[in-house]
Amino acid sequence: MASQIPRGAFIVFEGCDRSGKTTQAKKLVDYLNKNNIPSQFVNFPDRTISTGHIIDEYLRKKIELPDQAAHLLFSANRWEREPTLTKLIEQGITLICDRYSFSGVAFSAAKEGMDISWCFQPEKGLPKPDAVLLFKLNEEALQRRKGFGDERYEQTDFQRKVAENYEKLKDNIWIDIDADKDIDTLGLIVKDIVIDTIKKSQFNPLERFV
Ligand code: FDM
Repeated sequence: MASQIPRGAFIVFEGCDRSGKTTQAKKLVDYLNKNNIPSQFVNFPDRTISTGHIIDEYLRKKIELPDQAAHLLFSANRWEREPTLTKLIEQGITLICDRYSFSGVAFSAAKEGMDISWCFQPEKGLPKPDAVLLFKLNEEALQRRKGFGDERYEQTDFQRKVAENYEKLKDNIWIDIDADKDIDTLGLIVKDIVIDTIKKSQFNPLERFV
């Protein structure tokens, strides 16, 4: 009897800038690979692919775009990578993804006149993660970390609206992470959740956003 190949898990890290999620995602991928759990770090926006070049110019304020066009580009950036991501997951590789559709919706819908359900439409059909870890920092902890850069969206008021939108998107796959901890302590918490998710999802079919 043919045995089923375990698939990789699809795990997304979301949260505000400076919450440490990128550092944790990269550290975790190193740990998993060293422990013979094949995994890869992926991130959105992916500025290295076709749609990502325009997004990079937009984020660095080299070009202006209507909010709707910018939004659809971020979504197209995920669709451009979708075939590769799905293949990797099917091959048994766990993906630790730094930002995904939830950033897409939470950031765009933080803008005046952008409707949250409209923002979600182009995400339908993309792979749905097995878990979303939301890295949270309270205002005081956020102030203690070093300042924002010059990119679009890097202002405290805007980030506050993004945080409110994340709350609206939550369902049973979301897990809040209190990110106000040192790197190693946070790393242990994240590792336990991720290992548990990998075990639970390996024989479940990969879902899609509906
Ligand atoms: N961002 C990210 C969006 O506005 N929409 C998206 O779909 C995604 C994935 O781009 F401010 C925003 C979030 C952030 C900016 O992200 C660049 P990084 O993680 O700083 O590169």
